[in-house]
Amino acid sequence: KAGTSNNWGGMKMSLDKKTIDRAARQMLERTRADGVKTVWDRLEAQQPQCGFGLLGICCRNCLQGPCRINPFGEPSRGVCGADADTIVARNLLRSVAGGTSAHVDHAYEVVEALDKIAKGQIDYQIQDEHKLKAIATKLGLETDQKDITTLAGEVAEKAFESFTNHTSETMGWLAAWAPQERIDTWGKLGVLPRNADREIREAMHQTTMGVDADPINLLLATVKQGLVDGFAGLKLATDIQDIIFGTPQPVKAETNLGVLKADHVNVVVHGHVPLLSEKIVEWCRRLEEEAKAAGAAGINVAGICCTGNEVLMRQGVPPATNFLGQELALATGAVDLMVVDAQCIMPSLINVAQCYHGEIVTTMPISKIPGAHHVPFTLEEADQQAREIVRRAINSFKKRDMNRVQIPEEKVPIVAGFSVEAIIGALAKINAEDPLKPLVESIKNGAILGAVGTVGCNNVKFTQDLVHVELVKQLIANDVLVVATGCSAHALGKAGLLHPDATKNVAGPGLRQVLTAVGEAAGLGEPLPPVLHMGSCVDNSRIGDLLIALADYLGVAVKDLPVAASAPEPQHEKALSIGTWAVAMGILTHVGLPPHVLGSATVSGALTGQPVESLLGGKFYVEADPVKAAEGLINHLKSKRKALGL
Ligand code: XCC
Ligand code: SF4
Repeated sequence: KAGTSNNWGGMKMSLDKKTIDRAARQMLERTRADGVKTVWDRLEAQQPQCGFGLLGICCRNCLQGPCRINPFGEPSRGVCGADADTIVARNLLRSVAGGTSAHVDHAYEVVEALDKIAKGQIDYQIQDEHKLKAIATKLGLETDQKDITTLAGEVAEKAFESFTNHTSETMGWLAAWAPQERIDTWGKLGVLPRNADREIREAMHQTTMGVDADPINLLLATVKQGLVDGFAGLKLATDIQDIIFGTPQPVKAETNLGVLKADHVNVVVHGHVPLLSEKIVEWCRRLEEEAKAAGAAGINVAGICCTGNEVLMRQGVPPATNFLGQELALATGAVDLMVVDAQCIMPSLINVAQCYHGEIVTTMPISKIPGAHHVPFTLEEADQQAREIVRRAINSFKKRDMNRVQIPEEKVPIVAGFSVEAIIGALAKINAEDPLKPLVESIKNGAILGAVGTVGCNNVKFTQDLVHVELVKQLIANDVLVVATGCSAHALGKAGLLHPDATKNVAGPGLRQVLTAVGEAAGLGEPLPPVLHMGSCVDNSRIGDLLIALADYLGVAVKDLPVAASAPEPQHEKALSIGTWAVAMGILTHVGLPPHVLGSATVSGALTGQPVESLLGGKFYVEADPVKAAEGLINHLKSKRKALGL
């Protein structure tokens, strides 16, 4: 049945159960014939997965454990006396803190870069002075008559305070951007974060043996982590990345494994932080002649996962595939080098590369893989290191066996790069004075029913991309505008939904008419796509910014807007922290699969039910079937419209 977890097929499972992506199927046939194991095989080898783990009722937080709770009887408590509610809530808080820490660490790195740019210590530039000034103004900094580097230094200083400070004031990045209504709501619940490092540290402390046993208190701490993630992770990273690398504007590209080129040196950037990938892209362009001297037609760079989204948005680099396709990109035998930084990188890449070709290069002190080549990437010597990495790719190309290259033909045209600035820019072509008005009017008059952000990962427990694609087809056919990020955006791109043709062929009549009008007014000669690609997972903050602007315009709270979020195939702890932020913002958040909380009725009931909704305005909604999920989301949009009198 469409959208239900795909079972645990591995080698035995039919290809159409594993993925809907034809390029991926072709590569899976190849790995199967060659006996190369992929993530699908390893899922099978893990069956049956531990029931205690799935329910979240095992605890190994102290050396008296591990303890597990019998969901049907005894033992009902761990050695220390912790019950299922405590253990589930504690595990969830740790997971969400894990996701949050990943985004905050990412954001910290880009802030560090901005600070070093201001001090003239590194060879990165500020590409968007306008955004720098806008952010500085919002932070209450004086911008007149200040040179750009001074201002950059001051913004970096403010940003550092959101990671670490020695006061108990609310985290600055949240205080500057969150709506007052939310700040009041969070204040009443006692979940306003002080600074990211302190809250993440506190979450680790709170979940150690013999500290917090109260599931509700633990859930509130989880909400606090969501806010840290949203503001000191997502928002901060995106803001500073836009300052350094530029705010995205619409860009055309192609996606899927067909973007790899047999006669080129193929370099794949994989991971998350654009500090590395931007430099790699730059050096791929600069070393073109060296590649030609080595017998290649040139250097082709492609992206995977979120760093792929970053360089797509700003440089038009084609995304090769999303999370579940990372091994399959190597199985083409055409990837000469894959360079990674952190997050979502499967250690198995080494084995696949060893069989087919290609070097894996790790770059971060915290992210190494046995068998990979490690080039320590530093901001100070970014150019030398990026050059070294691209030269290694050229060398690797020389060793490639052309007879073993097999690149699937699939590639699909896409349009990406829809930052809030780009969206407002397009709308301003219709109404320069009041750019949000055309969008708001279209929502009010029902041409657009509402908006859903589909975000997040692939998870091998689902048929790859299926839930993303089937859900979104239903939504846009019902006049719901979709915005997408992360691996969801990749999935929708591969399925042709990030393209104006999908507006003509899939979108409902109201949505089609609006997108066509905006496309015409913006002089694009074609409609906007029905799914706006807004970037990487940290770029979910762009969706937040847009919702805050819309709510502000309408004079209502974000929680009252006809909008929802969805992570159809979530995998990473980051998906949990992003989802928690979305719920804290007041947004109904669909997930195709629940986190490991079903062992506590208290916790799972609170997350999906009245307790959380009445306090925050949002809640989680679990549904694996994309058609049912679309129905659920559409009903939600309708009820929000009704409440607004629309
Ligand atoms: Fe990772 Fe960001 Fe998930 Fe994709 S969507 S699997 S987190 S790359 Ni962020
Ligand atoms: Fe067991 Fe308690 Fe230790 Fe967890 S903290 S492992 S439940 S004794």
